[in-house]
Amino acid sequence: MIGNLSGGMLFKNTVKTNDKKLGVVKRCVIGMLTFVSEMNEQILAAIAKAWNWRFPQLTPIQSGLINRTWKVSEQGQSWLLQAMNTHVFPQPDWIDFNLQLLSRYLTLHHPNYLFTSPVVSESKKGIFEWEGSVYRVFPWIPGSHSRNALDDANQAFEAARCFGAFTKNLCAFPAAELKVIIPGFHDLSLRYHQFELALQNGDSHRLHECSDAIQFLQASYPLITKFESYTQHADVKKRVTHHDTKISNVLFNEQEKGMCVIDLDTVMPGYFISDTGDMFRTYVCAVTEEEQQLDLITVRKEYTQAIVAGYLSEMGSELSYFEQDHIYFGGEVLMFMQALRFLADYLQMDKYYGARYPTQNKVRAENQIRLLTLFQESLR
Ligand code: GN1
Ligand code: MG
Repeated sequence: MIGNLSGGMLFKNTVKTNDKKLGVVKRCVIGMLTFVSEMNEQILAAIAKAWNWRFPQLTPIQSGLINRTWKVSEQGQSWLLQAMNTHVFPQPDWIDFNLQLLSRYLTLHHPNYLFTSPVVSESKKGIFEWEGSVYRVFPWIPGSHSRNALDDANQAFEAARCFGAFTKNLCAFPAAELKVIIPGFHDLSLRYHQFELALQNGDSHRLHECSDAIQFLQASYPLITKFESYTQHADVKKRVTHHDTKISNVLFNEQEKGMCVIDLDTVMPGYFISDTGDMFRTYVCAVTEEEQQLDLITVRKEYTQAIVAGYLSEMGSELSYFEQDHIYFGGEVLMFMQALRFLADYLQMDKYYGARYPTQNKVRAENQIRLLTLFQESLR
């Protein structure tokens, strides 16, 4: 069964709710925000009409907190329905534009490639807007499952192979035609700038509390300089990249072979190090970015190697030597970037990620700093 199709595990912002419209039965309140997994009958009737379902049965899927997700079943057929978080993604029609464009290209040029594009509604659109909310439907992939953690390095190889195949199949596609869904999303210089703003306008108590982490991040500034020279290098290309390569965004079959990548909201033109880097960040350590006991953080070299082997098995012939030489640098960039983002959010009172306990974003930043330190040591 497919799980976690939206892949979001953290709050980015408020999840849109409207008590009048939602016949809410089940709510869970985490941090300052409310997540609703039930849907009222009027909305369901409108959605069913849009996709021509007669008696749809809905089962909520535990799918993170950005988009709400349900499995829809009717007469032996299944789909995946999502209500999009329009605070995080204010232009869902742009995402739809991108996915339709990619789908048409892949159908024409790589007809055997499994691409999970939205099912178009009766009005031939990939999204359906109803009373200020936006819905979309994906096909249900039979025989697939997703996972939230890796059990062995082969899963890292498979996931990296799938993300590599995604970009490889789109190498001849003109990436600049895609809409930029979140401008500067993985721009390390911009993220550092946002961190500096948080140093200027952040909460004074929190600034004081974080002086060690702040010092570490400031001392890591040479990574920004290296990032800028990397992106300006003549042998570095922008390609179609996924930008959220965590393990729950890969569907596996029963033999644990990777089938396809999902959660395509942040697909945009980008650098390949975004994808390999986020895999290093999220696969090499046995514990997650939520781990508070920092001495449990380790770098598992067999996972690092499996990511490289899996990704290059698809992308090896596409990447320049210069790009290949920077594959591990991507890990440093993504770990550093995530530490900057978590700490900036902590200093600005958790407005973006939210927090289930007061110091959560500080802990997450410290976790990423520890991971970065160990990762850098493992490269020496
Ligand atoms: C967010 O929600 P999720 O887990 O898919 C974030 C990523 C971060 C990640 C950190 C749109 O992704 O960039 O790496 O949290 N996505 C957005 O857990 O901000
Ligand atoms: Mg995501």
